[in-house]
Amino acid sequence: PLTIYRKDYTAPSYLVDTVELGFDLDPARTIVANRMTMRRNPASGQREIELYGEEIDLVALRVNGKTLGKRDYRIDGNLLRIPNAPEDVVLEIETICAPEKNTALSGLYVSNGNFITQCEAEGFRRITYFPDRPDVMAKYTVMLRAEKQRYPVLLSNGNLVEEGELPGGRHYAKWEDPFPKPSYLFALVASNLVCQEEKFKLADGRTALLQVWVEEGNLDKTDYAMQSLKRSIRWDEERFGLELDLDRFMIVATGDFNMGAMENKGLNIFNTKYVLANPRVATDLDFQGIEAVVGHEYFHNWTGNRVTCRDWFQLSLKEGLTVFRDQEFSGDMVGTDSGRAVNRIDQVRTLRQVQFPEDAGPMAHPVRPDSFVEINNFYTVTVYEKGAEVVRMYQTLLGREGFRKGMDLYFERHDGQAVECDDFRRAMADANGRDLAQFERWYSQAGTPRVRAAMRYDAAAKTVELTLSQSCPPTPGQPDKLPFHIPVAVGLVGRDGRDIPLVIDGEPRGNTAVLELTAAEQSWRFTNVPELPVPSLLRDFSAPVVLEYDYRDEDLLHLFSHDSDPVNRWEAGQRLAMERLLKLTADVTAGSRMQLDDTFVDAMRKVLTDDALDPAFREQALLLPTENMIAEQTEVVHPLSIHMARQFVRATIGTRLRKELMAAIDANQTPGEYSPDAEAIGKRALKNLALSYLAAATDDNEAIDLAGQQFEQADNMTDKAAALGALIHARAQSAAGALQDFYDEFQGEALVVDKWFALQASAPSTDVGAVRALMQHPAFNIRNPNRARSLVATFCMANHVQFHVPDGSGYQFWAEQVIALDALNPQVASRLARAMDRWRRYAPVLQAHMKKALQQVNGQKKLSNDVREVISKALA
Ligand code: B3K
Ligand code: ZN
Repeated sequence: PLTIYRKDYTAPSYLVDTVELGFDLDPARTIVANRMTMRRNPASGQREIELYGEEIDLVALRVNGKTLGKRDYRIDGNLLRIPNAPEDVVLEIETICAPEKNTALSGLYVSNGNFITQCEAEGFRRITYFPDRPDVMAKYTVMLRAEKQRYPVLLSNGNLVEEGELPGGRHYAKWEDPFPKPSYLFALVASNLVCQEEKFKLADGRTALLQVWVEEGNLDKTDYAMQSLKRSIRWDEERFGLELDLDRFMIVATGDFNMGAMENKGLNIFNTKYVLANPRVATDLDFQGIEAVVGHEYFHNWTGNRVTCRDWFQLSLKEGLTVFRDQEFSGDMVGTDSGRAVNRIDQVRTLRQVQFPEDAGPMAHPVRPDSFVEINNFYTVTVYEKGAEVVRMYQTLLGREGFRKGMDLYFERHDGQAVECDDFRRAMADANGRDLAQFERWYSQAGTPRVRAAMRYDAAAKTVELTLSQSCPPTPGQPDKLPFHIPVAVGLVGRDGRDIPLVIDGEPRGNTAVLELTAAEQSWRFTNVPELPVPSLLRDFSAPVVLEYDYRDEDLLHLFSHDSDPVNRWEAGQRLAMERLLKLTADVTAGSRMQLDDTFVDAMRKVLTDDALDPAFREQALLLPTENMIAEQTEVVHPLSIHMARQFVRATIGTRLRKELMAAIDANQTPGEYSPDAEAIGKRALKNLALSYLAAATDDNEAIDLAGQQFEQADNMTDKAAALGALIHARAQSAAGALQDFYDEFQGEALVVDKWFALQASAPSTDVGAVRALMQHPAFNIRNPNRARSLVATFCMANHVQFHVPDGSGYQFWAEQVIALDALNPQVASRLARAMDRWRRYAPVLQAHMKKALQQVNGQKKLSNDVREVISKALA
């Protein structure tokens, strides 16, 4: 497969001003007529028109009214070239595609009988020949024709300008999008869906029509998405002064979708998972996901659509920024400082759990990659979540107002353009008169930087000298790194637990100072420090780095009880827990007896019973680092040892804090009507964590009964699924019956059936044989991405104990599934392929089996570029 390099970018040879698309929709044979007005791009100097096409049949090709013969153009794989084209061209193309055969779910496909599209990144070329690259922006007019009875609803981007009847039971609708857009933002839907709709008043007085389209039986699950959409519109007006630029904004939910959702102009298409919710079927996490994703896709309308990417290497320009925006939105919706901190903790957890491993593995890449084989492999946590951290650092360095000034300048300069990450950085720098040249390294260098801190207290002079040094491990293709520009927010915590006011170089800096580490090593001198403080470093996780400092247990306990920065308060607890988990893991591997010290248990007790703290925060503080995070900290990974160590700590907490956990369950009930507000969510989270710890204590029948009762009586999915999970993980006798009841009750709800599969797939009691048996269940369907992920990917990525059984049968299963999925849907297969990313870190016996499985996949003659890239990088 071909590697594409960022440095090879060249401007498009022709620009497209207008596109008129005509669709005669038929699942087996859809005819697409495409009429484009094009002109030579003065910036290119090329005279050859370059069009991409994939899996489509060319029927006719006309330039300025004249049909081209076979010698007038060349087709080279996916590239169609028309040499020596005139300066101005009307290009007409007719092609045929087969949506019902499209199992890759890229381009135009059929989902439960409805026509749906997905064009990002390169799906539009599966609909028609086109210069399918984001820097070609055109105005679209779209004519849809289809059988009226089967497809009463015909949607595309922009505004509906005409509709009517056609002979033979067909009808049509014509849509016009007034804004020029890249082809990846094109969308159409032809369906029998129904909608919840509402008129909504915008800040400038205009009214917009908002619609959420779903299958008829799901109209009872659209409220939260609609509310989230309205809140998103309001928030972007208030926080960034950005308004909805269309009269109509539509969200369409589909059950067959490769990822979460897609920001097509005016016609967002969503995975049902991020639209449908009511208390009976959706968990708190689902509600939160809906708010975040609805916000995310809506915010793309400015960050992504109005200003888009020059090329796909710049993906983080829109994704990092838009994730940052949706994170800020969610934080503002919670409102309280403590709620915001809980959100922030979740973000840190995701980074450590998924992004740090990616950045340390064979697929490591900079936020702005330099090369790729398949762009779909680069919709990663690095581009998205680390990208959001990079954007957040501008705000940390420039302040909220400075950041807003940068945003304003960015839109002033680039509205309607396709630009680069550098343009965003320049807008931030110029709007604030700051030099952000070194900051560029966050975009170009991969890997997670390490920041090492050392503190020296001079009691006589009452000064603290804080020295920070940085380094970054090598990553593929980047052996050496230059220093980053790292904002390190620090505080000094006194013996009474209060912040010591900071004075640096005679200058008062409040209780938290943002130090800018730009060199390999730098020192700061704090004066007027009356006593030896405990440093609170990297407050609010001010940079995506690993912070190393030799904390003593008593320092951490002090921070865990007192730090005014809630994120670092949590962090202190995580450090305490991680130390013990690593030690216990080593004990298991060595066959030594496990033991948990009172100090740790007491610290957990203290936070559990501290009523001054929000339940949501207490839950975060009690939650242990995940098996993944522990694995990242161990030299040689023994998954079973890690699991047993972590289970031991959970069970020990369950036993030793039994009384307090029971009390927490009582105190955190949420009677009355279910509400997904932050306070209620926090209570349920703490209660259900308490339940799971109690159930983990092997001899606790009362806890099992409690879980059983909660399962029976719960009136919401959060509590019901949590109780079921507790029963399954405790291997309770009642688990099988509960699973059956659960299935019987919810078999008509696809998203709940996904949960049913996922709960089983992730349970340590489910071995590979059981997963194979579940694949035979009538509800399993490998062609549906949500379903395939819920069973197969969950097993391979979240059931460490069973996936990594020493005989290698888990890896064998993985290889089979990657190969089978790849023939249907390369994007889904490729995600699953990444379950092996960290294979070189496992114990030798496991490594050998993993290598064999990787080689087995690699040995396949027919593999997609998607999977080929992931596997060959893993083996490299
Ligand atoms: N932009 C889309 C992702 C498209 C993925 C293509 N493989 C969703 C989002 O980030 O909002
Ligand atoms: Zn996005």
